Amino acid sequence: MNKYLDLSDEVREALQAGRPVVALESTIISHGMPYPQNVETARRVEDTIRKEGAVPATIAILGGRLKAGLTEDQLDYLGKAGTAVTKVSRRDIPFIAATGKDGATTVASTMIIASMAGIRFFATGGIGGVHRGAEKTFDVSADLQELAETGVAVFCAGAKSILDIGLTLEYLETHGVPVIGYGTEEMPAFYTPRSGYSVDYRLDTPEDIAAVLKTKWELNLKGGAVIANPIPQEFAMDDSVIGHAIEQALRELNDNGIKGKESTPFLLARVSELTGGDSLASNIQLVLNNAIVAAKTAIAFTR
Ligand code: PSU
Ligand code: MN
Repeated sequence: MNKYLDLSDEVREALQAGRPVVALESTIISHGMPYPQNVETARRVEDTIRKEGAVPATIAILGGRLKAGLTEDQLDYLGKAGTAVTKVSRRDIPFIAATGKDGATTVASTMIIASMAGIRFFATGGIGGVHRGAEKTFDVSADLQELAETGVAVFCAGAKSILDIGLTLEYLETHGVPVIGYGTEEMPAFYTPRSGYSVDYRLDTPEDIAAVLKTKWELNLKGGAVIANPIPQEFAMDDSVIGHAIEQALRELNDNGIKGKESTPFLLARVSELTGGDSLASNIQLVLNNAIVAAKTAIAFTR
């Protein structure tokens, strides 16, 4: 066990017994949704994973300690503190840990801490990716490089079209990260089930996904995988409503000269404001849906 890492009792016991565990990130709580919906959703996602028969491990950095498995109070704290908690990706981890601070973990840093703990499955909403205009800005999320390096499978609803989905898929291909469509041939676009881009492979059952992941890791092929799980049609947003909100948010990003780690939170917050409660409701549903598939796959994997 790494000396910077703390497991909750529930997570430690599950891992020792070889029971299925699913990691969850905390940037989605502190930076991705407003309070109190963020905390309510975090709890519901954990409960959904338990109901499926797996153990949730929400990941964050608290007082400089890398945590896998949070208490109700810790979840509540992260949700209430919101953006006052630093968004932590790979590069930020040693600074937050060395100074005893708190951090909300992105997909990249959640993968790192999950992997340290021995957790191979991770459910979230959407992954970071190659931003539109990246040929000029070089804005490519560290999530993609982490997927190339770290052996954790990330269950998401695809990537938001605040990103360049085509370039995101090209980047993943270059780095050997498989993109699996769960029950679909098409890469989902978070709020909508379709993006117009194809996934690499379509798999229709958690057992099939577990078998491919097991084989990948038994072959010692490093890195993770993206399991892209489309938002259920009844919760999907209207393409043109979400499209217009994204276009406006991107214009404001440019006009305000926002760069670096602030870009994604700015775009997410603006899209959510511009579409009112609708996008938040969709967001919550798709996360729950990803948690179910991640839990089922973790269970199939441990059989
Ligand atoms: N996309 C979403 N919701 C999110 C994020 C991305 O639809 O909450 C968060 C995740 O934590 C992801 C991070 O890892 O943003 C990516 O940030 P960046 O683009 O700065 O790497
Ligand atoms: Mn970025």
